[in-house]
Amino acid sequence: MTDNRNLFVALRAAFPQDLDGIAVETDSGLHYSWSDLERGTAMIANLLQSLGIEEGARIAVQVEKSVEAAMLYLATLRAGYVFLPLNTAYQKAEIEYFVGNAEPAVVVCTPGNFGWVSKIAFQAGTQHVFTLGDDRTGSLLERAAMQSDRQTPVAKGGDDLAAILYTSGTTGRSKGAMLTHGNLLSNAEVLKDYWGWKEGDVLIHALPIFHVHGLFVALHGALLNGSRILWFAKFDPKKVIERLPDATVFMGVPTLYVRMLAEPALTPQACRNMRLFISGSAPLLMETFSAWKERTGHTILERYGMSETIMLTSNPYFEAEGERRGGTVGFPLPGVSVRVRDDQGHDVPVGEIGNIQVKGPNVFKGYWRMPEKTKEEFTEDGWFKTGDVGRIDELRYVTIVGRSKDLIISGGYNVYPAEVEGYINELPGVAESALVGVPHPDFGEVGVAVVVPRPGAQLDAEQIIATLKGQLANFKIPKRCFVVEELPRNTMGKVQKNLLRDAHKALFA
Ligand code: MLC
Ligand code: AMP
Repeated sequence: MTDNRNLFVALRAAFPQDLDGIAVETDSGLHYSWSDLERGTAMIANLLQSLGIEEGARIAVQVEKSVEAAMLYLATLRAGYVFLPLNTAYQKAEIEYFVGNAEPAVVVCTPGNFGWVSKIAFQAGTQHVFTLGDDRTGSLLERAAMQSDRQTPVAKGGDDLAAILYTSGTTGRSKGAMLTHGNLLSNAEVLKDYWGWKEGDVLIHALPIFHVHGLFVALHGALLNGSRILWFAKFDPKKVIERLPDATVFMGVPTLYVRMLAEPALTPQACRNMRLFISGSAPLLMETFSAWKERTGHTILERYGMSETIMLTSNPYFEAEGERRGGTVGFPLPGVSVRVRDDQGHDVPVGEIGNIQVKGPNVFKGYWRMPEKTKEEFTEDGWFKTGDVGRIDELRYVTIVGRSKDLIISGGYNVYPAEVEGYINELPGVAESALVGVPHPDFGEVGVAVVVPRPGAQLDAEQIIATLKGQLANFKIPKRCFVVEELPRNTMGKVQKNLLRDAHKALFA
Protein backbone atom coordinates (compact mmCIF):
# COMPACT_ATOMS: atom_id res chain seq x y z
CA MET A 1 0.00 0.00 0.00
CA THR A 2 1.37 3.40 -0.93
CA ASP A 3 0.48 5.38 2.20
CA ASN A 4 2.11 2.85 4.52
CA ARG A 5 4.73 4.92 6.39
CA ASN A 6 6.03 1.87 8.26
CA LEU A 7 9.75 2.62 8.45
CA PHE A 8 10.60 -1.03 7.86
CA VAL A 9 8.75 -0.97 4.53
CA ALA A 10 10.82 2.01 3.37
CA LEU A 11 14.07 0.40 4.47
CA ARG A 12 13.21 -2.89 2.81
CA ALA A 13 12.26 -1.13 -0.42
CA ALA A 14 15.89 0.02 -0.62
CA PHE A 15 17.34 -3.51 -0.39
CA PRO A 16 19.27 -4.37 -3.57
CA GLN A 17 17.65 -6.47 -6.32
CA ASP A 18 20.02 -9.33 -5.60
CA LEU A 19 18.87 -10.48 -2.18
CA ASP A 20 21.66 -13.06 -2.08
CA GLY A 21 24.33 -10.37 -1.86
CA ILE A 22 26.02 -9.67 1.49
CA ALA A 23 24.19 -7.16 3.65
CA VAL A 24 26.19 -7.51 6.86
CA GLU A 25 29.64 -8.89 7.50
CA THR A 26 30.55 -9.24 11.17
CA ASP A 27 33.88 -8.94 12.96
CA SER A 28 33.50 -12.60 13.92
CA GLY A 29 33.40 -13.64 10.26
CA LEU A 30 29.65 -14.16 9.78
CA HIS A 31 27.90 -13.08 6.60
CA TYR A 32 24.21 -12.16 6.39
CA SER A 33 22.53 -11.74 3.03
CA TRP A 34 19.69 -9.30 2.35
CA SER A 35 17.45 -12.32 2.16
CA ASP A 36 18.63 -13.38 5.65
CA LEU A 37 17.55 -9.96 6.97
CA GLU A 38 14.21 -10.21 5.20
CA ARG A 39 13.47 -13.73 6.40
CA GLY A 40 14.92 -13.34 9.89
CA THR A 41 12.92 -10.21 10.61
CA ALA A 42 9.76 -11.87 9.25
CA MET A 43 10.20 -14.82 11.62
CA ILE A 44 10.76 -12.62 14.68
CA ALA A 45 7.85 -10.37 13.66
CA ASN A 46 5.62 -13.42 13.34
CA LEU A 47 6.70 -14.58 16.78
CA LEU A 48 5.85 -11.19 18.32
CA GLN A 49 2.48 -11.14 16.55
CA SER A 50 1.70 -14.68 17.70
CA LEU A 51 1.83 -13.52 21.32
CA GLY A 52 -1.49 -11.72 20.95
CA ILE A 53 -0.18 -8.47 22.41
CA GLU A 54 -1.98 -5.22 21.70
CA GLU A 55 -1.02 -2.69 19.05
CA GLY A 56 1.40 -0.09 20.37
CA ALA A 57 2.85 -2.54 22.91
CA ARG A 58 6.44 -1.87 23.95
CA ILE A 59 9.20 -4.41 23.31
CA ALA A 60 12.00 -3.61 25.79
CA VAL A 61 15.41 -4.96 24.86
CA GLN A 62 18.64 -5.12 26.86
CA VAL A 63 21.03 -7.38 24.95
CA GLU A 64 24.60 -7.31 23.67
CA LYS A 65 25.14 -5.99 20.16
CA SER A 66 24.51 -8.59 17.47
CA VAL A 67 22.95 -8.70 14.01
CA GLU A 68 20.03 -10.62 15.53
CA ALA A 69 19.50 -7.75 17.98
CA ALA A 70 19.28 -5.38 15.01
CA MET A 71 16.84 -7.81 13.38
CA LEU A 72 14.74 -7.73 16.54
CA TYR A 73 14.52 -3.95 16.16
CA LEU A 74 13.49 -4.23 12.50
CA ALA A 75 11.03 -7.01 13.34
CA THR A 76 9.43 -4.81 15.99
CA LEU A 77 8.86 -2.09 13.38
CA ARG A 78 7.61 -4.68 10.94
CA ALA A 79 5.11 -6.09 13.42
CA GLY A 80 3.95 -2.58 14.34
CA TYR A 81 5.14 -2.55 17.95
CA VAL A 82 7.28 0.00 19.77
CA PHE A 83 10.99 -0.67 20.30
CA LEU A 84 12.57 0.28 23.61
CA PRO A 85 16.35 -0.21 23.60
CA LEU A 86 18.26 -0.26 26.89
CA ASN A 87 21.97 0.24 27.49
CA THR A 88 23.63 -3.04 28.48
CA ALA A 89 25.42 -1.21 31.30
CA TYR A 90 22.14 -0.52 33.16
CA GLN A 91 21.80 -2.33 36.46
CA LYS A 92 18.87 -3.47 38.57
CA ALA A 93 17.47 -0.15 39.82
CA GLU A 94 17.79 1.44 36.37
CA ILE A 95 16.01 -1.46 34.63
CA GLU A 96 13.34 -1.49 37.34
CA TYR A 97 12.56 2.14 36.59
CA PHE A 98 12.42 1.77 32.79
CA VAL A 99 10.34 -1.41 32.87
CA GLY A 100 8.03 0.01 35.53
CA ASN A 101 7.55 3.20 33.56
CA ALA A 102 7.17 1.76 30.06
CA GLU A 103 5.19 -1.38 31.04
CA PRO A 104 6.49 -3.41 28.11
CA ALA A 105 4.51 -6.43 26.92
CA VAL A 106 7.75 -8.17 26.01
CA VAL A 107 11.21 -7.98 27.54
CA VAL A 108 14.26 -9.46 25.82
CA CYS A 109 17.46 -9.83 27.85
CA THR A 110 20.74 -11.72 27.70
CA PRO A 111 20.66 -15.37 28.83
CA GLY A 112 23.00 -14.45 31.69
CA ASN A 113 20.66 -11.75 33.02
CA PHE A 114 17.45 -13.76 32.73
CA GLY A 115 17.22 -14.40 36.49
CA TRP A 116 17.08 -10.82 37.68
CA VAL A 117 15.59 -9.18 34.59
CA SER A 118 12.67 -11.61 34.32
CA LYS A 119 11.89 -11.08 38.00
CA ILE A 120 11.66 -7.32 37.47
CA ALA A 121 9.62 -7.78 34.29
CA PHE A 122 7.09 -10.22 35.73
CA GLN A 123 6.66 -8.02 38.80
CA ALA A 124 5.88 -5.09 36.48
CA GLY A 125 3.23 -7.15 34.69
CA THR A 126 5.21 -8.08 31.57
CA GLN A 127 3.86 -11.33 30.16
CA HIS A 128 6.72 -12.47 27.95
CA VAL A 129 10.44 -12.54 28.67
CA PHE A 130 12.80 -13.95 26.03
CA THR A 131 16.57 -14.27 25.96
CA LEU A 132 18.96 -13.40 23.16
CA GLY A 133 22.70 -14.06 23.35
CA ASP A 134 25.29 -12.38 21.14
CA ASP A 135 26.08 -15.83 19.65
CA ARG A 136 22.60 -16.58 18.23
CA THR A 137 21.49 -18.45 21.36
CA GLY A 138 18.43 -17.90 23.51
CA SER A 139 14.69 -18.48 23.57
CA LEU A 140 13.82 -15.63 21.18
CA LEU A 141 15.51 -17.28 18.20
CA GLU A 142 14.47 -20.79 19.28
CA ARG A 143 10.84 -19.69 19.21
CA ALA A 144 11.23 -17.58 16.06
CA ALA A 145 12.73 -20.57 14.24
CA MET A 146 9.31 -22.23 14.36
CA GLN A 147 7.64 -19.30 12.57
CA SER A 148 7.06 -18.70 8.89
CA ASP A 149 9.69 -16.62 7.09
CA ARG A 150 7.01 -14.58 5.36
CA GLN A 151 5.15 -11.72 6.95
CA THR A 152 3.26 -8.68 5.73
CA PRO A 153 4.48 -5.54 7.51
CA VAL A 154 1.77 -3.85 9.54
CA ALA A 155 0.51 -0.60 8.00
CA LYS A 156 1.61 2.46 9.98
CA GLY A 157 0.93 6.17 9.66
CA GLY A 158 3.73 8.69 10.02
CA ASP A 159 2.41 9.67 13.44
CA ASP A 160 2.45 6.14 14.88
CA LEU A 161 5.05 5.31 17.50
CA ALA A 162 8.11 3.34 16.44
CA ALA A 163 10.45 3.66 19.42
CA ILE A 164 10.84 5.07 22.90
CA LEU A 165 14.29 6.27 23.97
CA TYR A 166 14.83 7.09 27.61
CA THR A 167 16.68 10.34 28.28
CA SER A 168 16.65 12.83 31.10
CA GLY A 169 15.85 15.85 28.96
CA THR A 170 16.65 19.13 30.64
CA THR A 171 15.70 18.16 34.19
CA GLY A 172 14.57 15.38 36.49
CA ARG A 173 13.99 11.68 36.11
CA SER A 174 14.48 9.77 32.92
CA LYS A 175 11.72 10.35 30.39
CA GLY A 176 10.79 8.21 27.41
CA ALA A 177 11.11 10.23 24.20
CA MET A 178 8.43 8.91 21.81
CA LEU A 179 9.67 8.75 18.22
CA THR A 180 7.31 8.03 15.36
CA HIS A 181 7.76 6.18 12.08
CA GLY A 182 7.47 9.61 10.43
CA ASN A 183 10.22 11.15 12.62
CA LEU A 184 12.66 8.37 11.86
CA LEU A 185 11.88 7.98 8.18
CA SER A 186 11.94 11.69 7.35
CA ASN A 187 15.29 12.11 9.13
CA ALA A 188 16.79 9.08 7.41
CA GLU A 189 15.62 10.32 4.00
CA VAL A 190 17.07 13.79 4.56
CA LEU A 191 20.43 12.38 5.67
CA LYS A 192 20.58 10.03 2.68
CA ASP A 193 20.64 13.05 0.36
CA TYR A 194 22.54 15.44 2.59
CA TRP A 195 25.44 13.05 3.17
CA GLY A 196 25.48 11.94 -0.47
CA TRP A 197 24.92 8.21 0.16
CA LYS A 198 25.58 6.46 -3.13
CA GLU A 199 25.84 3.10 -4.78
CA GLY A 200 28.78 1.07 -3.58
CA ASP A 201 28.95 2.72 -0.16
CA VAL A 202 30.03 0.42 2.68
CA LEU A 203 29.48 1.46 6.30
CA ILE A 204 31.66 0.56 9.27
CA HIS A 205 29.24 0.13 12.18
CA ALA A 206 31.14 0.16 15.48
CA LEU A 207 28.68 1.93 17.80
CA PRO A 208 26.26 0.44 20.30
CA ILE A 209 22.71 -0.08 19.03
CA PHE A 210 20.73 1.23 21.98
CA HIS A 211 21.01 4.96 21.16
CA VAL A 212 20.13 7.31 18.32
CA HIS A 213 23.61 7.27 16.78
CA GLY A 214 24.15 3.53 16.24
CA LEU A 215 20.52 2.39 16.04
CA PHE A 216 19.06 5.09 13.83
CA VAL A 217 21.64 7.27 12.11
CA ALA A 218 24.09 4.52 11.23
CA LEU A 219 21.75 1.57 10.70
CA HIS A 220 19.03 3.44 8.80
CA GLY A 221 21.69 5.23 6.74
CA ALA A 222 23.13 2.00 5.39
CA LEU A 223 19.82 0.15 4.99
CA LEU A 224 18.05 3.01 3.23
CA ASN A 225 20.89 3.01 0.72
CA GLY A 226 21.01 -0.78 0.34
CA SER A 227 24.61 -0.57 1.56
CA ARG A 228 26.72 -3.33 3.02
CA ILE A 229 27.65 -3.00 6.70
CA LEU A 230 30.95 -4.07 8.26
CA TRP A 231 29.66 -4.86 11.73
CA PHE A 232 31.73 -4.58 14.92
CA ALA A 233 30.19 -6.02 18.06
CA LYS A 234 32.54 -3.81 20.05
CA PHE A 235 34.69 -0.88 18.97
CA ASP A 236 38.34 -1.85 18.64
CA PRO A 237 40.51 0.83 16.98
CA LYS A 238 43.03 -1.64 15.51
CA LYS A 239 40.37 -3.87 13.99
CA VAL A 240 38.39 -0.94 12.61
CA ILE A 241 41.49 0.56 10.95
CA GLU A 242 42.22 -2.85 9.40
CA ARG A 243 38.82 -2.73 7.66
CA LEU A 244 38.93 0.93 6.58
CA PRO A 245 40.23 0.03 3.09
CA ASP A 246 37.03 -1.98 2.52
CA ALA A 247 34.72 0.82 3.60
CA THR A 248 33.54 4.26 2.49
CA VAL A 249 31.59 5.66 5.48
CA PHE A 250 32.38 5.68 9.21
CA MET A 251 30.38 7.16 12.08
CA GLY A 252 31.70 7.65 15.57
CA VAL A 253 31.55 9.62 18.79
CA PRO A 254 34.70 11.74 19.36
CA THR A 255 36.28 9.11 21.67
CA LEU A 256 36.42 6.69 18.73
CA TYR A 257 38.39 9.22 16.68
CA VAL A 258 40.74 9.94 19.59
CA ARG A 259 41.42 6.22 20.03
CA MET A 260 42.05 5.64 16.31
CA LEU A 261 44.45 8.58 16.21
CA ALA A 262 46.57 6.78 18.80
CA GLU A 263 47.15 3.95 16.29
CA PRO A 264 50.18 4.20 13.95
CA ALA A 265 48.23 2.17 11.35
CA LEU A 266 45.92 5.14 10.75
CA THR A 267 47.35 6.48 7.50
CA PRO A 268 46.06 8.08 4.27
CA GLN A 269 46.65 4.69 2.64
CA ALA A 270 44.31 2.98 5.15
CA CYS A 271 41.66 5.61 4.34
CA ARG A 272 42.16 5.51 0.56
CA ASN A 273 38.64 4.31 -0.23
CA MET A 274 36.88 6.30 2.46
CA ARG A 275 34.39 8.91 1.37
CA LEU A 276 33.11 10.26 4.67
CA PHE A 277 33.94 10.34 8.39
CA ILE A 278 31.06 11.59 10.57
CA SER A 279 31.26 12.58 14.23
CA GLY A 280 28.55 13.44 16.74
CA SER A 281 26.84 12.83 20.11
CA ALA A 282 29.44 14.95 21.92
CA PRO A 283 31.65 17.93 21.05
CA LEU A 284 34.54 17.09 18.73
CA LEU A 285 37.62 18.99 19.92
CA MET A 286 39.25 21.22 17.29
CA GLU A 287 42.46 19.40 18.18
CA THR A 288 40.96 16.06 17.09
CA PHE A 289 39.41 17.58 13.96
CA SER A 290 42.79 19.03 12.89
CA ALA A 291 44.86 15.97 13.83
CA TRP A 292 42.50 13.76 11.80
CA LYS A 293 42.86 15.98 8.74
CA GLU A 294 46.61 15.96 9.05
CA ARG A 295 46.90 12.21 9.53
CA THR A 296 44.34 11.00 7.00
CA GLY A 297 43.67 13.89 4.63
CA HIS A 298 39.96 13.69 5.53
CA THR A 299 37.84 16.47 7.00
CA ILE A 300 35.51 15.02 9.64
CA LEU A 301 31.88 16.06 9.16
CA GLU A 302 30.40 16.99 12.55
CA ARG A 303 26.68 16.89 13.12
CA TYR A 304 24.37 17.46 16.10
CA GLY A 305 21.49 15.39 17.36
CA MET A 306 19.56 14.21 20.36
CA SER A 307 17.11 11.50 21.40
CA GLU A 308 14.12 13.84 21.10
CA THR A 309 14.99 15.18 17.65
CA ILE A 310 17.28 12.64 15.97
CA MET A 311 19.60 14.76 13.74
CA LEU A 312 18.95 18.49 13.63
CA THR A 313 22.06 20.08 12.14
CA SER A 314 24.99 18.89 10.05
CA ASN A 315 28.06 20.25 8.38
CA PRO A 316 27.73 20.00 4.60
CA TYR A 317 28.95 16.99 2.63
CA PHE A 318 28.88 18.64 -0.80
CA GLU A 319 31.41 21.43 -1.29
CA ALA A 320 28.86 23.53 -3.13
CA GLU A 321 26.91 23.89 0.12
CA GLY A 322 29.90 25.21 2.04
CA GLU A 323 32.95 23.97 3.88
CA ARG A 324 32.98 21.60 6.85
CA ARG A 325 33.93 23.79 9.77
CA GLY A 326 35.55 22.28 12.81
CA GLY A 327 34.09 23.49 16.09
CA THR A 328 30.66 23.96 14.51
CA VAL A 329 27.82 21.50 14.00
CA GLY A 330 26.95 22.93 10.59
CA PHE A 331 23.59 24.01 9.23
CA PRO A 332 20.01 23.13 10.17
CA LEU A 333 19.14 20.09 8.02
CA PRO A 334 16.73 20.63 5.12
CA GLY A 335 13.19 20.84 6.52
CA VAL A 336 14.46 21.42 10.08
CA SER A 337 14.25 24.88 11.66
CA VAL A 338 16.64 25.98 14.39
CA ARG A 339 16.53 29.27 16.30
CA VAL A 340 18.39 30.81 19.22
CA ARG A 341 16.46 32.67 21.94
CA ASP A 342 17.31 34.42 25.17
CA ASP A 343 15.87 33.40 28.55
CA GLN A 344 12.96 35.79 28.03
CA GLY A 345 12.01 34.07 24.79
CA HIS A 346 13.27 36.70 22.33
CA ASP A 347 15.39 35.91 19.27
CA VAL A 348 19.00 36.91 19.90
CA PRO A 349 20.88 38.90 17.22
CA VAL A 350 22.82 36.86 14.64
CA GLY A 351 26.02 35.46 16.14
CA GLU A 352 24.94 35.91 19.76
CA ILE A 353 24.58 33.16 22.30
CA GLY A 354 21.26 31.82 23.54
CA ASN A 355 19.07 28.74 23.96
CA ILE A 356 18.83 26.46 20.93
CA GLN A 357 15.27 25.54 19.89
CA VAL A 358 14.13 23.28 17.08
CA LYS A 359 11.05 22.54 15.00
CA GLY A 360 10.49 20.06 12.18
CA PRO A 361 9.32 16.60 11.13
CA ASN A 362 12.22 15.13 13.14
CA VAL A 363 10.92 16.41 16.49
CA PHE A 364 9.48 13.71 18.77
CA LYS A 365 5.88 13.32 19.80
CA GLY A 366 6.42 13.95 23.50
CA TYR A 367 7.52 12.11 26.63
CA TRP A 368 5.85 8.80 27.36
CA ARG A 369 2.93 9.34 29.77
CA MET A 370 4.31 12.74 30.88
CA PRO A 371 2.13 15.39 29.21
CA GLU A 372 3.16 18.04 31.76
CA LYS A 373 6.87 17.47 31.21
CA THR A 374 6.30 17.50 27.47
CA LYS A 375 4.55 20.85 27.73
CA GLU A 376 7.39 22.31 29.78
CA GLU A 377 9.96 21.39 27.14
CA PHE A 378 8.12 23.10 24.28
CA THR A 379 7.62 26.83 23.79
CA GLU A 380 4.09 28.16 23.37
CA ASP A 381 4.62 28.40 19.65
CA GLY A 382 5.65 24.76 19.40
CA TRP A 383 9.45 24.76 19.35
CA PHE A 384 11.36 22.12 21.34
CA LYS A 385 13.87 23.46 23.87
CA THR A 386 17.03 21.43 23.36
CA GLY A 387 18.74 22.49 26.59
CA ASP A 388 21.82 23.27 24.50
CA VAL A 389 23.27 26.75 24.36
CA GLY A 390 24.82 28.15 21.21
CA ARG A 391 24.81 30.60 18.36
CA ILE A 392 24.05 30.79 14.64
CA ASP A 393 26.37 32.97 12.56
CA GLU A 394 25.59 35.00 9.45
CA LEU A 395 26.43 32.01 7.22
CA ARG A 396 23.97 29.83 9.25
CA TYR A 397 26.64 27.68 10.91
CA VAL A 398 25.43 26.54 14.33
CA THR A 399 27.97 26.38 17.16
CA ILE A 400 27.19 24.74 20.50
CA VAL A 401 28.94 26.52 23.34
CA GLY A 402 27.42 24.82 26.37
CA ARG A 403 24.31 23.36 27.95
CA SER A 404 21.66 24.87 30.18
CA LYS A 405 20.79 21.32 31.30
CA ASP A 406 23.02 19.88 34.00
CA LEU A 407 24.46 17.05 31.94
CA ILE A 408 27.87 15.44 31.50
CA ILE A 409 28.59 13.73 28.17
CA SER A 410 31.22 11.08 28.68
CA GLY A 411 32.44 9.11 25.69
CA GLY A 412 29.10 9.86 24.03
CA TYR A 413 26.99 8.63 26.96
CA ASN A 414 24.89 11.01 29.04
CA VAL A 415 25.42 11.20 32.77
CA TYR A 416 22.90 13.21 34.81
CA PRO A 417 24.58 14.64 37.90
CA ALA A 418 21.28 14.75 39.82
CA GLU A 419 20.85 10.99 39.40
CA VAL A 420 24.38 10.12 40.56
CA GLU A 421 24.22 12.63 43.42
CA GLY A 422 20.96 10.98 44.51
CA TYR A 423 22.75 7.64 44.89
CA ILE A 424 25.73 9.19 46.70
CA ASN A 425 23.47 11.09 49.10
CA GLU A 426 21.82 7.81 50.11
CA LEU A 427 25.13 6.33 51.31
CA PRO A 428 25.63 6.16 55.09
CA GLY A 429 27.48 9.17 56.49
CA VAL A 430 26.91 11.40 53.44
CA ALA A 431 25.41 14.86 54.03
CA GLU A 432 25.46 16.06 50.42
CA SER A 433 27.37 15.81 47.17
CA ALA A 434 27.98 17.38 43.78
CA LEU A 435 28.99 15.70 40.54
CA VAL A 436 30.77 17.86 37.98
CA GLY A 437 32.14 17.17 34.50
CA VAL A 438 35.84 17.79 33.89
CA PRO A 439 37.88 17.44 30.68
CA HIS A 440 39.25 13.99 29.93
CA PRO A 441 41.61 13.09 27.07
CA ASP A 442 39.79 9.87 26.13
CA PHE A 443 36.12 10.38 27.09
CA GLY A 444 36.05 14.14 26.41
CA GLU A 445 34.44 14.75 29.78
CA VAL A 446 34.08 12.58 32.92
CA GLY A 447 32.26 12.94 36.21
CA VAL A 448 34.09 13.83 39.42
CA ALA A 449 32.24 13.59 42.74
CA VAL A 450 32.72 16.01 45.62
CA VAL A 451 31.16 14.68 48.83
CA VAL A 452 30.48 16.23 52.24
CA PRO A 453 30.23 13.88 55.27
CA ARG A 454 27.64 14.24 58.02
CA PRO A 455 29.05 15.69 61.24
CA GLY A 456 31.23 13.08 62.89
CA ALA A 457 31.10 10.65 59.95
CA GLN A 458 34.27 9.31 58.27
CA LEU A 459 34.01 8.80 54.50
CA ASP A 460 36.38 6.93 52.24
CA ALA A 461 36.39 8.21 48.64
CA GLU A 462 37.48 4.86 47.17
CA GLN A 463 34.75 3.07 49.10
CA ILE A 464 32.12 5.45 47.74
CA ILE A 465 33.16 4.64 44.17
CA ALA A 466 33.24 0.91 44.90
CA THR A 467 29.73 1.01 46.36
CA LEU A 468 28.33 2.97 43.40
CA LYS A 469 29.78 0.36 41.02
CA GLY A 470 27.27 -2.16 42.28
CA GLN A 471 24.35 0.21 41.78
CA LEU A 472 24.77 2.22 38.60
CA ALA A 473 25.78 1.71 34.97
CA ASN A 474 29.60 1.80 34.74
CA PHE A 475 29.80 4.94 32.58
CA LYS A 476 27.96 6.91 35.31
CA ILE A 477 30.52 6.04 38.00
CA PRO A 478 32.59 9.10 38.95
CA LYS A 479 36.18 8.63 37.79
CA ARG A 480 37.37 10.34 40.99
CA CYS A 481 35.84 11.23 44.32
CA PHE A 482 36.86 13.89 46.88
CA VAL A 483 35.64 14.19 50.45
CA VAL A 484 35.46 17.85 51.55
CA GLU A 485 34.08 19.80 54.50
CA GLU A 486 31.65 21.89 52.52
CA LEU A 487 30.50 22.73 48.99
CA PRO A 488 30.98 26.26 47.64
CA ARG A 489 27.66 28.14 47.52
CA ASN A 490 26.53 31.50 46.23
CA THR A 491 24.54 33.99 48.28
CA MET A 492 21.30 32.25 47.21
CA GLY A 493 22.65 29.01 48.71
CA LYS A 494 23.08 27.34 45.30
CA VAL A 495 26.10 25.05 44.87
CA GLN A 496 28.63 26.75 42.59
CA LYS A 497 29.49 23.85 40.33
CA ASN A 498 31.59 26.11 38.12
CA LEU A 499 34.06 26.58 41.00
CA LEU A 500 34.28 22.82 41.52
CA ARG A 501 34.77 22.27 37.80
CA ASP A 502 37.52 24.85 37.79
CA ALA A 503 39.22 23.36 40.82
CA HIS A 504 39.37 19.93 39.19
CA LYS A 505 39.75 20.80 35.52
CA ALA A 506 43.38 19.64 35.33
CA LEU A 507 42.83 16.28 37.04
CA PHE A 508 43.19 14.25 33.83
CA ALA A 509 45.15 16.74 31.74
C1 MLC B 1 33.10 2.88 29.26
N1 MLC B 1 33.44 3.45 30.44
C2 MLC B 1 33.11 4.74 30.39
C3 MLC B 1 32.53 4.93 29.13
N2 MLC B 1 32.54 3.77 28.45
N3 MLC B 1 33.24 5.73 31.28
C4 MLC B 1 32.81 6.93 30.95
N4 MLC B 1 32.23 7.19 29.75
C5 MLC B 1 32.07 6.21 28.83
N5 MLC B 1 31.49 6.46 27.67
C6 MLC B 1 34.09 2.86 31.61
C7 MLC B 1 34.14 1.37 31.62
O1 MLC B 1 33.05 0.89 32.31
C8 MLC B 1 35.45 1.08 32.32
O2 MLC B 1 35.29 1.24 33.70
C9 MLC B 1 36.33 2.20 31.87
O3 MLC B 1 35.43 3.28 31.56
C10 MLC B 1 37.17 1.90 30.67
O4 MLC B 1 36.39 1.17 29.74
P1 MLC B 1 36.83 0.92 28.23
O5 MLC B 1 37.13 -0.52 28.04
O6 MLC B 1 37.83 1.91 27.82
O7 MLC B 1 35.48 1.29 27.52
P2 MLC B 1 34.92 0.71 26.22
O8 MLC B 1 34.15 -0.51 26.50
O9 MLC B 1 36.03 0.66 25.22
O10 MLC B 1 33.87 1.84 25.80
C11 MLC B 1 34.26 3.10 25.39
C12 MLC B 1 33.41 3.52 24.20
C13 MLC B 1 31.94 3.45 24.63
C14 MLC B 1 33.80 4.92 23.82
C15 MLC B 1 33.67 2.58 23.01
O11 MLC B 1 31.72 4.27 25.73
C16 MLC B 1 31.00 3.77 23.52
O12 MLC B 1 30.68 2.94 22.67
N6 MLC B 1 30.52 5.02 23.45
C17 MLC B 1 29.59 5.45 22.39
C18 MLC B 1 28.32 5.91 23.00
C19 MLC B 1 27.26 6.23 21.95
O13 MLC B 1 27.02 5.50 21.00
N7 MLC B 1 26.60 7.37 22.09
C20 MLC B 1 25.60 7.84 21.16
C21 MLC B 1 24.46 8.45 21.92
S1 MLC B 1 23.25 9.09 20.79
P3 MLC B 1 35.91 0.19 34.73
O14 MLC B 1 35.74 0.86 36.03
O15 MLC B 1 35.06 -1.02 34.55
O16 MLC B 1 37.33 0.01 34.32
C22 MLC B 1 23.31 10.78 20.95
C23 MLC B 1 22.60 11.59 19.93
C24 MLC B 1 23.52 11.95 18.86
O17 MLC B 1 23.98 11.27 21.79
O18 MLC B 1 23.69 13.13 18.55
O19 MLC B 1 24.11 11.02 18.32
P1 AMP C 1 20.94 12.36 23.88
O1 AMP C 1 19.62 12.97 24.00
O2 AMP C 1 21.30 11.42 24.93
O3 AMP C 1 21.02 11.71 22.58
O4 AMP C 1 22.03 13.53 23.95
C1 AMP C 1 21.89 14.64 23.12
C2 AMP C 1 22.86 15.72 23.49
O5 AMP C 1 24.16 15.40 23.01
C3 AMP C 1 22.54 17.03 22.83
O6 AMP C 1 21.50 17.72 23.48
C4 AMP C 1 23.86 17.74 22.89
O7 AMP C 1 24.05 18.32 24.16
C5 AMP C 1 24.84 16.60 22.71
N1 AMP C 1 25.40 16.54 21.35
C6 AMP C 1 25.03 15.77 20.31
N2 AMP C 1 25.81 16.00 19.23
C7 AMP C 1 26.69 16.96 19.59
C8 AMP C 1 27.77 17.64 18.94
N3 AMP C 1 28.11 17.36 17.70
N4 AMP C 1 28.44 18.57 19.65
C9 AMP C 1 28.12 18.86 20.91
N5 AMP C 1 27.14 18.26 21.58
C10 AMP C 1 26.42 17.32 20.94
